[in-house]
Amino acid sequence: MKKTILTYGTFDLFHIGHLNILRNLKALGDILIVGVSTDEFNLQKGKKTAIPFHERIEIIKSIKYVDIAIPESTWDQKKSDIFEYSVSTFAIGDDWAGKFDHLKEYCQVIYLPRTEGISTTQLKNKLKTSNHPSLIKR
Ligand code: C2G
Repeated sequence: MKKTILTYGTFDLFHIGHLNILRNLKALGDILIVGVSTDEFNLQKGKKTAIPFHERIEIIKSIKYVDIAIPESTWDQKKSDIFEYSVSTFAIGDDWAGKFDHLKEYCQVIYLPRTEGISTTQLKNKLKTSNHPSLIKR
């Protein structure tokens, strides 16, 4: 029986922290399914994305560790996704540690270490404060 792993994320301004966790998630099983947060759902998460959903999900689909990418449009779809895709393990970065323990009723739940020193917010701030000629407003 193939082991299916499920995770979710915004994956805005895709960076090495995102790639590292996708590699680590795939190493947990055979099939990796990634729910990519829609722009509308991100507003509910209090996030304004730089890159639109259709581009973020196309990037995720192109990553060799990812087998299936689906839209994440609500907090509550996780349970139905777990059953729809016969998920063995839900896993996500440990910035969410404990937040999804209720899913242990349906599948294994694992929190993986994040990559230190990088985040989408940090990248956005770096771009804002950079004095690189290409970024200086004309
Ligand atoms: N991540 C990481 N290291 C970083 C940054 C992010 O391991 N330096 C991981 C996060 O822990 C998460 C994934 O990359 O597992 C995607 O991160 P975000 O795009 O910030 O996703 P988030 O907004 O946390 O969405 O319903 C769950 C939410 O949709 C999760």
